[in-house]
Amino acid sequence: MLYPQRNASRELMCLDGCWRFFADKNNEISTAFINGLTESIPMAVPGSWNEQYTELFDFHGKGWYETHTSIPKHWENQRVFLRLGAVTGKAAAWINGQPVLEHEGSALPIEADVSAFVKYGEENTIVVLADSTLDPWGLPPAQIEEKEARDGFYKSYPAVNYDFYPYGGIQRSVYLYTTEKEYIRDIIITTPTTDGTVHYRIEFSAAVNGTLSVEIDGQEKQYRLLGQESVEDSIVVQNPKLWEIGQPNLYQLHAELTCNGKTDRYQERFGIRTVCVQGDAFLLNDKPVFFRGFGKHEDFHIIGKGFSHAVAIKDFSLLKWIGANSFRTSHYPYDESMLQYADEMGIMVIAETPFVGLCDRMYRQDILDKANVVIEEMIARDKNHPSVVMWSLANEPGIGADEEHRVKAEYFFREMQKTARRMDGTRPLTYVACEEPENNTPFQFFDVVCINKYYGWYIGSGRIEGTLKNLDACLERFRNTFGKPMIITEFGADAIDGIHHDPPLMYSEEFQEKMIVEQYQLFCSKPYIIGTHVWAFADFQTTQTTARPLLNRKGIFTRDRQPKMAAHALRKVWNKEN
Ligand code: GCB
Repeated sequence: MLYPQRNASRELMCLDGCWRFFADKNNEISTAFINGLTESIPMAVPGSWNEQYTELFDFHGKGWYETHTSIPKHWENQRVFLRLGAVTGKAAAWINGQPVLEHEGSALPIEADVSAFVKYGEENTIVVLADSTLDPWGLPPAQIEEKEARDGFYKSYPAVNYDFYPYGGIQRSVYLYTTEKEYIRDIIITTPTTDGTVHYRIEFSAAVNGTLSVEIDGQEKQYRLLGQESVEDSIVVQNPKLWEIGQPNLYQLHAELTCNGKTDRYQERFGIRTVCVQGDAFLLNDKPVFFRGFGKHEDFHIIGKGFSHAVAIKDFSLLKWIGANSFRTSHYPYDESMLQYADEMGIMVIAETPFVGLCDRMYRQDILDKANVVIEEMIARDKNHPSVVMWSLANEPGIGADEEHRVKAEYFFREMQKTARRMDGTRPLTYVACEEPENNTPFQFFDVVCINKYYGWYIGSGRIEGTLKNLDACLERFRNTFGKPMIITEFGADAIDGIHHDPPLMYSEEFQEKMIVEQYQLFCSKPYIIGTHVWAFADFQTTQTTARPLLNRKGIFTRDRQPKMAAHALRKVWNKEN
């Protein structure tokens, strides 16, 4: 899937702004309603609805959005696509009363050719349904009903099976864009070596007759197309400048498809770089790298999980300030702009699926079918970003050591892993575990072992030195079981900003700082550990529970991005290493 683009042949209309909104608390609106909200309030798009109105904070149901836009007359001779960057839960859209889209899954874009439904040179009504109903079979899952309110994550309310707030809404930008009738549907770029060879596969909307030109770095190739659906070839860039951490050299592939006298154009940015796992090393351009950074969230005051360029830029500026070189898109795919910025800033990304909180009940064929679709959608969207160096297929799945569940989970993970490798044979794969090695046998199918360990916090609470020996033993257990390189994808402690204590006690800034610095030293002493990500980059909103004083406070930065003591300490350590 290509990102929407305005260029010499494509037009782009952004529909972000203030939409009308109706919270369907009593399930009053059937899908027959699509021609205008009668009772509605203003709602900003993109943005979650939960913090825009106090009374909607706990609303997890069907949110109806409506906007109006006139569509230029001259678009009539082109194709028009509606593209929703991300809508929570089950989404659907109508244009002028006609259904145009249906989709399940929160953090990935949805689009449809709506040429047949728009009125050209006139006003059009667009309605979007964001059904944020908590679903025990969703990806990610809420809790099953009988257990609700008793048994969420840390007995949380609302009862979801993960530790972040289930915000609802149209969370990312909405666009209408045009292409020619016959158009470039996809471009897949790979760079198998560092010698400058760029493989590309250009896919068309149908079998086309016409011409294609491809240009990279001043070199152009022309193709005559006779009923072809795609072209696959390569160009060798002379003296290539590689994409490196902190030196993000980027190239552009310009494609022009001409059919029946009309030209569709697309310009895709990429980097020349290789990634692979070799022995105990993660190699970027054949050199070992050490991951230094954070697990993050898309989360900010008022906008919730709505995307904001300003917040994204601030986060990248803080990643640079602190000396980080990577982050994980815990626990779902992030807005494409985050990956574009990471490409431009030379920051590595471990891109994660939304499969957080998977548990025993989920290892079924129908859930696997849904999971495979999400993996395909994520890789189809993000495949050309040089910053994405590894895919993570789940966070902390509950696998269980008993034979029945183990066998089911192994099958589930083996199949997901096959789907990911079929889609992309160029990037290593992982998933992120929190339980012991015997509960994580699917690691046999993956390249890197990623673990989340909270010694001194959930295990041996309050004891930092006292738990180092056990943490060390735990690392060795994983290493001895799988013999693969490891990343510590989460470790850390909650610290309420402004709370100080001597001696360092839990929840004080001193405790968080001491724990992170001491555990980091232990991790660095293990040659098989190829990176550490502190949990978390910033404090974030989560469900209500006794273990969460308003927010999850494990951020190194506060929710409004002010540094805690641990941020200054990490900065010293990381800037020395850089
Ligand atoms: C974890 C989860 C993360 C939580 C974190 C915590 O292991 O992966 O989503 O927020 O622990 O703070 O408990």
